[in-house]
Parts: sequence; C-alpha cells; structure tokens
Amino acid sequence: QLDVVTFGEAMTMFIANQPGPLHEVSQFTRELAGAETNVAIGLARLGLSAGWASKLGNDVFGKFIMDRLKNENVNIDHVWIDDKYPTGFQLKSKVLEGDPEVQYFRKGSAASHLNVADFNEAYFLAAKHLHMTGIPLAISEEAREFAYHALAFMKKNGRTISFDTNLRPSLWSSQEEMIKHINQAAFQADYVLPGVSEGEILTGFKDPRDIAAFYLDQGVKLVVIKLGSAGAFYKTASEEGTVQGFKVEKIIDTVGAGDGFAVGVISGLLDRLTIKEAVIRGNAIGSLAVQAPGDNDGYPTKDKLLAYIEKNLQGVK
Ligand code: KDG
Repeated sequence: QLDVVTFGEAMTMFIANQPGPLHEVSQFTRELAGAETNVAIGLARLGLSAGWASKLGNDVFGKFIMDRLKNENVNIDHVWIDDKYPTGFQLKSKVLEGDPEVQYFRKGSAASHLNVADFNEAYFLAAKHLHMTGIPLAISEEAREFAYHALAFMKKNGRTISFDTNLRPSLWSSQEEMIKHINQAAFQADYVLPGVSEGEILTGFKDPRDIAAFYLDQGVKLVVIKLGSAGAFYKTASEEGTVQGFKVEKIIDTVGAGDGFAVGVISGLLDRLTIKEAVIRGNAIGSLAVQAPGDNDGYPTKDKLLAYIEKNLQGVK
C-alpha cells in the first residue's frame, strides 16, 4: 500500500561550487534532480509512503539515483534498469540572485523510453493518490503516452490526482504543443498547482482568480497558484484565499521550491487538513527549499516542519 505514486525522469545533477557561467566552472557537487523524485523524497521525509516509477540506465548515474532513493525510503519497485539507454544528467550554476542556469544532457535517456507496455496496474492501484508533473509530457512521445495512460487509469479507478504544470519550454517543439498537452492533462486532475507566470502562459490570464477559474470550469476541484515569495492563492468552487509566504532571510537556490510546495499541499490534503492549512504547509516547505543549494536537501521531516510552522506562522495571513 502506498500513499502516493508518481513517475518521471530523475537525473544526476552537478551543482557548480562557484558562481559564474557554467562553461567556466571547474568544480561541481553531485546531487539528485527530478521534479517527481523531489516530491517522492519530500513525502517520504514526512513519513508518507511514496513510490516512483521510471527507467534508469545501467550506469553509475542510475546506481547513484537508486542508492539515493533507497536511502530516502522511496519505493522503487517500479523502476527498470535499461541496458540500451543512459541515465540523463544536468548541470546547474550557482547564482547570487535569481534562477540558476541549467543545461540538460537527457535526450534519448532511459526515462524518455518509459513505455505504456511497462505500466504496472497493480503498482499504481496500490496508491491512494497520483502526483504528476508536466515534464514526462515533454521529454518524448513515448513518455507522454505513458503519462496520459497513468492519468486515465488512476482517474478511472477513482484515485485523487495532483498535477504540477512544471513548464519546461526548452523540452517542447513549440509553445502551442506545450500549452495543448499541459492543459489536456491538467483538466483531468483534481488539484492543479501552477506558478503564476506558468498560469499566464497556459491560460492567457494574468489574475490568479481568472487562471484558477479557467481550470475549475473544466472540472478541476482545487487550483493552487504559486506566487513566489508572496505565497499562494487557492480557489475551489466554494472558497478562495491568499496565504502569505514565510519570510526568508537569504535565498540560496530556488529550484525545487515548487516541488516542495507540492509536497506540503499533497501531504496536507492526505492528512485531511483544511485547504488553507495545506497551502501553509506548501509555503513552509517551499521556503525551506530555497534556503538550501540542492533541489530537495531543504525538505523537512514532519517534526521539523511542524516546529517551523509553529515558530514562523505569526504574521502569515
Ligand atoms: O523541479 C525541479 C526540477 O526542475 C529539476 O530537478 C530538474 O526535473 C527536472 C527537470 O526536468 O527540469
């Protein structure tokens, strides 16, 4: 039995030790990247059972990822080791402000060959909830088909579904294709979690209220829009609100904050908190994530999360 199942591509990530353009950096630290593995790790750290389905190459990057996930207690029973294709990797720069420079080496990776024929129904059915992002829709047609299949299967079987739009324009052949597929998937989810600028690209609306209404009109039950340091806006058919973000003294790296946010919202809803409380959790984990260099190294345990919220909630409306 799993609380949450997710699937997608994980990569070894080399984070620059010094600031500056990537081609000039000579020393890197090895870490793990991948939106869905970030979410699985975050959930497991909170004590939930989370499974991740994917393919890895039969290489050192694949072994590194497997070891990491085992250490983090993520269930990897649905991970194939593929002899034909490699594990992808990426380089990430160190920045003193703003978002870092990222370069991918992932085309043709094992994960991009995730195929519907690999889909294990029993494994997915064992989960209460599916978390999905827009990235598997982008990496290849094969993975996209797998993603649509997983989505339809979990919906048909009455599982709740969260969808983080996670736009990666560089992985798409055109903006129109990206918008079409991301929205097609989002419309089938129960909870949609875009960033506000992603919402604008996807819907043409600037105002979070209008962005949320666009998805609610298509049958989505809850839309939570990330507003960066300003927090998040949520809307359902019957309630809406804005929850301010937690104060952060020093941002180290913004990547992974959105995945941390998803961890907070999903775990909060599974714990039957109110929507507002779940969004507070999302903001809390997002703010912890930006204070650490890797994607997921700032994600807290349950005790740490509850203590952090208790200590820092004053002033958060
Ligand atoms: O959300 C964090 C991800 O962007 C990062 O870990 C890499 O999954 C990744 C991607 O495909 O961009």
